[in-house]
Amino acid sequence: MNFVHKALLGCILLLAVAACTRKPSAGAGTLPGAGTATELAALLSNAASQGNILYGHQDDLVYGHNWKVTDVAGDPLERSDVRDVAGKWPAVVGFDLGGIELGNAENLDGVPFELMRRAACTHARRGGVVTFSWHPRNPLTGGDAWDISSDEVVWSILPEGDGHEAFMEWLRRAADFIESLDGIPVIFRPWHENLGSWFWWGWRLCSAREYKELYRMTWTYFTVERGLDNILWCYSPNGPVVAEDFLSRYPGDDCVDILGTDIYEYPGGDGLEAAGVRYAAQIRDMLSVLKDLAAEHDKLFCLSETGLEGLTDPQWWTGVLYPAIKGSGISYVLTWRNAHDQPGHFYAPWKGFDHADDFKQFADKEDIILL
Ligand code: BMA
Repeated sequence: MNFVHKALLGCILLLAVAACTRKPSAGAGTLPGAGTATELAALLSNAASQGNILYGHQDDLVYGHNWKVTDVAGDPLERSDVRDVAGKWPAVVGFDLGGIELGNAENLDGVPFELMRRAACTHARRGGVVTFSWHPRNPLTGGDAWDISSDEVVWSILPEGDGHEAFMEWLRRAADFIESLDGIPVIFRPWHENLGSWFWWGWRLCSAREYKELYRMTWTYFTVERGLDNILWCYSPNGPVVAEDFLSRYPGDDCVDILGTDIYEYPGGDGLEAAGVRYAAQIRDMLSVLKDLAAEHDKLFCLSETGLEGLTDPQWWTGVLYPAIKGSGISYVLTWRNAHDQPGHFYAPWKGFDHADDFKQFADKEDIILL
């Protein structure tokens, strides 16, 4: 892939996403009509078919290592840890809806939803891709998404359960938020990492039938009842898993557009190099499973969440991640957030970080796309 292809893809990014300004600004070029989910799918598919991978970062634009946006209504949203290091914004920005279900003003990580809305729309207007995850509270116990004290939570919110009506109100609030994004196309990946047992919708916390019903109920409410057609639905269990396990809770081709997987590197007691080798093997195995499944089911696929907390490996980007994803066929990879209030909780470099240059080299690869 060369500069021309990169430039071309940049144009497609700009053209394919319709941004939330109904009147496109002159700076963004004249956008030919509303960006739709179909156009977003085409953009992702086009990138993947050329061997390109969009790079994404969670909560970019709203905060980073040691800083956060405070002027919710007026900040120009031009700061980004990724841009500070690589000179470009991430092509994909992720946000989390956790807290929207309660009608809170801020999400679980302190991001005001009004700011999130503005950042999502701004990013789309610049030609970028927006994705949402959701860590909702536990609707039965009142605890957080990680409260796994009861295995009756999913059951309790399905149509036959006592908590169903109240839960539909939670879905309504999440759908209201997505509806308020002025039609920008987004990727939504609810009920993620469901093959592990750390969220109340996880593997040991509900049956496959209950899980699928939860996912389908969510999809049906958003798509059929609310008519939200600006969403690409991503099913993103934790990996690595074999195809049979991946499919065991797959909600169905009609309500999934993208197959994703969340896999992190965890340093063990055997040193960084061993951890990197282990992680890269897991990524390769899982992405090859997804590649086959995506071909069979006619879906896109991606590495929906990944990273090495604290970037303790100085060559993680060029030495571990890049070789593991290069040529894999994924349309995008997203690394997790740079917390503004926890110095060690970051997954992308920032200005002044010791090994930032390794990320810059990664970002400069011809097949890695930033904005
Ligand atoms: C986790 C951590 C938490 C955060 C949650 C939702 O992986 O980053 O600190 O609250 O994601 O964003």
